[in-house]
Amino acid sequence: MKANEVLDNLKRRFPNEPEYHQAVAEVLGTIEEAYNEHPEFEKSNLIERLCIPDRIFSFRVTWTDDKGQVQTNMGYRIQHNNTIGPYKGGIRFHASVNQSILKFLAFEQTFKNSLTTLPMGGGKGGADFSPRGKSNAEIMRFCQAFVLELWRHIGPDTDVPAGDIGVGGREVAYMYGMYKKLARENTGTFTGKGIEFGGSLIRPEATGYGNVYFLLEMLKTRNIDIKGKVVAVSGSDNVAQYTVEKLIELGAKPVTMSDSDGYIYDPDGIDREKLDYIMELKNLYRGRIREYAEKYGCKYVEGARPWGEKCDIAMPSATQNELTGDDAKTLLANGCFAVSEGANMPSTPEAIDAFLEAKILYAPGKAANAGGVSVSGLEMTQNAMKLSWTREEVDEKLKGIMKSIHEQCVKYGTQDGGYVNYVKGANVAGFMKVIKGMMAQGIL
Ligand code: NDP
Ligand code: 2IT
Repeated sequence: MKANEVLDNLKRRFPNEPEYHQAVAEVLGTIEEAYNEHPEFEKSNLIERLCIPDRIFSFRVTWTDDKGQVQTNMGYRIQHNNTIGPYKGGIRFHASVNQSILKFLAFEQTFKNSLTTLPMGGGKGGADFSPRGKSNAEIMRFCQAFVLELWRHIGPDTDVPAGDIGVGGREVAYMYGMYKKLARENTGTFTGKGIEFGGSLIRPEATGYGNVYFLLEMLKTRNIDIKGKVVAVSGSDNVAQYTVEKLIELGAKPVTMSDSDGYIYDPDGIDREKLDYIMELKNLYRGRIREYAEKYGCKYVEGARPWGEKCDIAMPSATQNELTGDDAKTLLANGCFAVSEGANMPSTPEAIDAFLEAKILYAPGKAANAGGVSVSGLEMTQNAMKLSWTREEVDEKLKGIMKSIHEQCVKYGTQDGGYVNYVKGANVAGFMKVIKGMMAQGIL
């Protein structure tokens, strides 16, 4: 089946899954030429086999809130593809979670993990549970109830979950604790664990740091120094915080952060002391970004995203489809010359087209945010060896992996005239590796 037929077929067979269609369309739109060089692939129907997840588990999660009311949510785990290694990918807790969103994330994860050079397949899971306003005890009971169903589908050599939106160190620890009780093994089936019980140094920082390392590689291709560059960041939790931390360390000037209620714009730049405040506000008190504007007397815009503010570089680090075609045009008109995605699929197809047309440096999430899952892979290695590496060792390995992902993008994405299309580069490199592995392993 040809790439466009596969997409039409998926739309017909799995209607009402727009995010899944969007992610598949983006990949299939860029790999056709490379794929067609191997006529033997089509006979094995490899594109369709790679686009449809291996299996999907969905289950009811029942838990009791602090008032004694019994609540239900839907939980899922999508095991997309394990050609290269065990299924690997995060767990998302957010009210918007549904099968379409998790299918898009599991699909993307498969190619991202393939790019990392580590032996990891792709998966994703989550629940339509909103952690917002929940007490610590409610979070713990929910995590335990979720794992009561999930545990039978995962294991150190089959499927290794981690965090994503709404799931950080606290939630991973609660899930891992329950998993150990049920599975009676201590082999590190989750990553993003606490440092005291098998976690890796640098895992919390890895996605944000990795994105900045990738950005540095892109800037190097145009001899641009990051020092003094004005950066618009969205989000204000895990990925966004460590993006801003690394930017500050390198002398750049992050000026925006956001949450689902609105964004702050601080023209003086978010410095170390202000970031410490955000970390305390978000990680300890679980407050709103609006409070930053009240404390530092800067602008806060309710119900909007930061892309209208003038910047050199944009690093969307909150959620999917948070940067539209119009936002992209505004960014370009304001002189933005680089976009590096911390979030998964934050730019809409119209925004991506605008960036590529303008030939700016544009890194899609599956390349730029792969640092998180890479250090998850390194956590699995350390667990298997029953050893742990120092911060410096992990950070060096992370830098090496981001550099290698950049090299793969340049190799497969450089167009006539020299422009590097990182979307094409990442998709072709990620896709071809998985598909060759599938071909070698037979019809399964
Ligand atoms: P967090 O839960 O730590 O932070 C998410 C941030 O995005 C919060 O500031 C949140 O605000 C905001 N946000 C969430 N949903 C929406 C929405 N619908 N509209 C506007 N803002 C929203 O998650 P992470 O930082 O871990 O994840 C951020 C992005 O990075 C996601 O796309 C995730 O898939 C991706 N990612 C994460 C990795 C990781 O290691 N954690 C690795 C690679 C990618 P609020 O608190 O108001 O909801
Ligand atoms: O989207 C992602 O890459 C993640 N949420 C991290 C997955 C992982 O297994 O560390």
